[in-house]
Amino acid sequence: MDKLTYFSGSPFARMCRVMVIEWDLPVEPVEYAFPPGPDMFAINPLGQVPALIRGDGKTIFPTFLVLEALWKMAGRPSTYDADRDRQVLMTILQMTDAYVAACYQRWTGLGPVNRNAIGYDLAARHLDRVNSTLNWLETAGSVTPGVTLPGVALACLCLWADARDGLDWRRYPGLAIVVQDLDQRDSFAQTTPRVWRYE
Ligand SMILES: N[C@@H](CCC(=O)N[C@@H](CS)C(=O)NCC(=O)O)C(=O)O
Repeated sequence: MDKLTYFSGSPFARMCRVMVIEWDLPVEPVEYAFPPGPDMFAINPLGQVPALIRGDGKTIFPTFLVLEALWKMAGRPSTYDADRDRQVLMTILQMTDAYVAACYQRWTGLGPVNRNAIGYDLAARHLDRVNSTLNWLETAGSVTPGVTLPGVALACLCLWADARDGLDWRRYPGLAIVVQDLDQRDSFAQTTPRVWRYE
């Protein structure tokens, strides 16, 4: 059976775990400890979860390709159309990268170590990207309610932010409906991250 690597807290892996449950796919989620050890690089050269390890030995990553592989495995449900939805899904994933990078910078205690030759605060710039993207998604109405890949990806980011650091996504009413509806689902209850707080 295919295996899906994950950490309890990973929003990227949660997107995939939710879809495995929603689409009732024959994929076994395998939990790893966080922070990952060097062995994680043997699975994914980026040292990250999620990765989908296929029965034939091929390993799929990053998250975007795992989600599309799961979608194909599910028989290409019409809730995702690669031509129509790819840009939105990919942008949500990149926004999640930016948000995670902003959080990790703080959680690893990183501050200035040299003259700032670019001139902006890197964590603040990442948060600007996140807020600009949330605004773009809300304005375009590009994430619709229901179990869609962009909706699930967005919900995993927003709920991870609630569980970890806070992000004011509720001020976008269209996005809030999507996220709050998905949060009621059993697939989200089964994949809730364990509590962790930065002190
Ligand atoms: N861009 C990557 C992001 C994946 C990612 O950031 N995974 C995190 C967990 S949320 C991780 O494995 N972090 C461990 C590390 O980077 O050392 C993707 O789309 O798969």
